[in-house]
Amino acid sequence: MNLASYKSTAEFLHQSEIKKSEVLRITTDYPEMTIEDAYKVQEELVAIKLKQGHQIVGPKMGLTSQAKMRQMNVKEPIYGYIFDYMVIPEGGTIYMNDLIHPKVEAEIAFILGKDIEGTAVTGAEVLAATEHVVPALEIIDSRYENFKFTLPDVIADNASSSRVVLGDHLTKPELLELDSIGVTLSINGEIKDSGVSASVVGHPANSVAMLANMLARKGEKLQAGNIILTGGITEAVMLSAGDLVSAKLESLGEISFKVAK
Ligand code: 0L1
Ligand code: MG
Repeated sequence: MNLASYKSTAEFLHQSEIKKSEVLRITTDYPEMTIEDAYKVQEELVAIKLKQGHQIVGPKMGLTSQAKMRQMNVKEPIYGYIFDYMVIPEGGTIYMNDLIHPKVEAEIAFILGKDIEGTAVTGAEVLAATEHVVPALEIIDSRYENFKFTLPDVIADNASSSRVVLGDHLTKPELLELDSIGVTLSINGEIKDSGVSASVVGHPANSVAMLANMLARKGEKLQAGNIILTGGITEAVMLSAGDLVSAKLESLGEISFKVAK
């Protein structure tokens, strides 16, 4: 691939999101696409959104559970970016008409008080730089037909980023055992899945450390004020109009949102 194909592929994925219309995975046209190519497409997609006036809230980590990594046959999680237009207030509403085939997963978000930079950042350094943690519900919405993709496809597609509901109850990380937070995800009062925060690469702070190390490879750093989604603690569950979605995260609180047509 070359710069022109990075740009045209990014525009193709951007149009899919705007038109809320699923597309065939891009590796059908570019079977030789590498992980490096995929992040170049993602960079172009991010540039399109910035040019349109959207602001980055922070990067996110995806494929952080052993189950998802096994399923995609990868050793390392992936990252994408959350933008301001994706953020829904706690208790708010998402609209099926704005999306393609959304799923929801429960996560912990880190709010950084200091920049984090380096190629060998540790979880302990991340915790020292974190101002607060909050519960989050991430709504992923792959632009690909039937959520079917290869690793380069999903990286290029900004790691399926679509919407995020952030809890409004802030907690200092030092007050918690962040690797043993029990989580349940419910829809219309019925528990759909449950998990423990250690499923996020052993500890959600490790996820942020891995992210810092991945960004450092391209000369970037995490910045004070970034809100970082660390990865799904529960499975991603399909959403339908009329759903009331809620998650309980031990010691962190509850969070919910509604799904309308
Ligand atoms: O946030 C995530 O873990 C999603 C990563 C992309 C994989 C998917 O869309 O299921
Ligand atoms: Mg996620």
